[in-house]
Amino acid sequence: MPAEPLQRGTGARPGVGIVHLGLGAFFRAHGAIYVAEAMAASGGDWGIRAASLQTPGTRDALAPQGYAYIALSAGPQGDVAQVVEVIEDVLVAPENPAALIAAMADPAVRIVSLTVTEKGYCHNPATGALNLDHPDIQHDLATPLPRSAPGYLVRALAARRAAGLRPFTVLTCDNLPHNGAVVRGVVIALAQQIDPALADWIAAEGRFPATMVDRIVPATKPEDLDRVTRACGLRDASPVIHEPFRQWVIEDDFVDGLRPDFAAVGAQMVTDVAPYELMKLRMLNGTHSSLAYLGYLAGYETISDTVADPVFAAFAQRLWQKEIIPVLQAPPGADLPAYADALLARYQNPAIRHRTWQIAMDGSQKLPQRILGTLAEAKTPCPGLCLAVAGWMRYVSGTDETGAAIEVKDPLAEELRRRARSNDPVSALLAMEAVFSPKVAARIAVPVGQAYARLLALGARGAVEEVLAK
Ligand code: CS2
Repeated sequence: MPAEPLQRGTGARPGVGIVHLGLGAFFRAHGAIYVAEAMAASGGDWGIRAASLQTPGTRDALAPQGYAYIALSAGPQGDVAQVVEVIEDVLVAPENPAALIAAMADPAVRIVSLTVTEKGYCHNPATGALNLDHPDIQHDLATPLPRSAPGYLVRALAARRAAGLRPFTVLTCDNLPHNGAVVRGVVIALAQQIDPALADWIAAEGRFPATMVDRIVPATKPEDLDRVTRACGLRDASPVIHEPFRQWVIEDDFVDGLRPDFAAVGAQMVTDVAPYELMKLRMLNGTHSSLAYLGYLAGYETISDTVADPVFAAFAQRLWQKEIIPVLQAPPGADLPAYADALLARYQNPAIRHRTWQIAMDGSQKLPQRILGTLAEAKTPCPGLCLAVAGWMRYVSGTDETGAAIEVKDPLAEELRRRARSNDPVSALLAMEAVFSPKVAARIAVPVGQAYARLLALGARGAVEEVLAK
């Protein structure tokens, strides 16, 4: 029997209170579900008008379903499907930038949330400051119809100010350290270039709470569509697959205190997110990236395949116990060794096929907060993390250990490849100040050089084994 197509129910709809920028799988499997549950628990008009900043694919798939979709929780015990009905509408920014600005300037909208990935903030990853030379920022300075997320935020805040409205809260949900301060900084810096009075108003009235977001959500693969149908009997053109675990820690600082009742559905509302985000970025994302580069080079397709190899599972544990935890301060109530054990179990979940290639993407934007922060603070040698940096250097050369081509996705891919193929790849890459501060570069030059040489001599798996023997 052919499966019935998913269709949004006919129940009452809340009004739109949130515009979300960046309609990827992560937001649909994380923030959107919290918002839906918060409204179910405590009410409120927090329907979501989402915007894709690049392509129409998700809008085109979701529109015939009334923007409903299935989120499949994939755990070792099996799959559990949930229908999510919280997106009211999807805009595709490049088709009509003015319509997105108008949507963000709507008086009913009180929050603009973002999942635009690290590179979407158009900042310098090593310093966090707005990159005024970024082509999208140059474009957004030259015309009032923007391309970048900071450009949309600034133009929409300008429209609200001109209309005598309060600003919206900017709720960033990307894996950046001090993500609230980073987005605040890029928005104010861009506004400063356009209208200094606007910048002053944003600085005084705007709110940019920091958040720590966590849920493993691999990109949906074509075969996932049948998997979802098997789990619930419905046909969804664009489902999302996620692990059961989720966490959201939010700085409770919203314009006029207006927000969904996130605390009712398990989000942690705190005054200081920093220790939570450092724990998550360094312990989860730091080992994710390390396993992604070295696992990919060793021939593993996914994180679960990588840590099914005991050598790599032991490597992750070594990174946590000997290199990362020693320089980390535990957030209130957290037990870092127990957090590490839980991470390993999450990586081992065989129901989640998270490609090493996907995590390896955009390394130039990820390395500073995931790995280099720990290396900057380390008091003892960190051969494992230095090997991970060397693995990234090898990876961005675009050729793997068997001589096969690697499809390197990174905004700096061309420059990375050129430097990685030079006579002295380690020095050439360490000289990139967008990634490595001169201080970190000087600190790690010798051990990363040694790790790189061992990687060439022994291959990724052999070099990992050698680190374990240390
Ligand atoms: C991953 C993250 O793709 C990546 O770089 O490390 O997306 C990771 O799955 C999430 O941060 C988990 O919360």
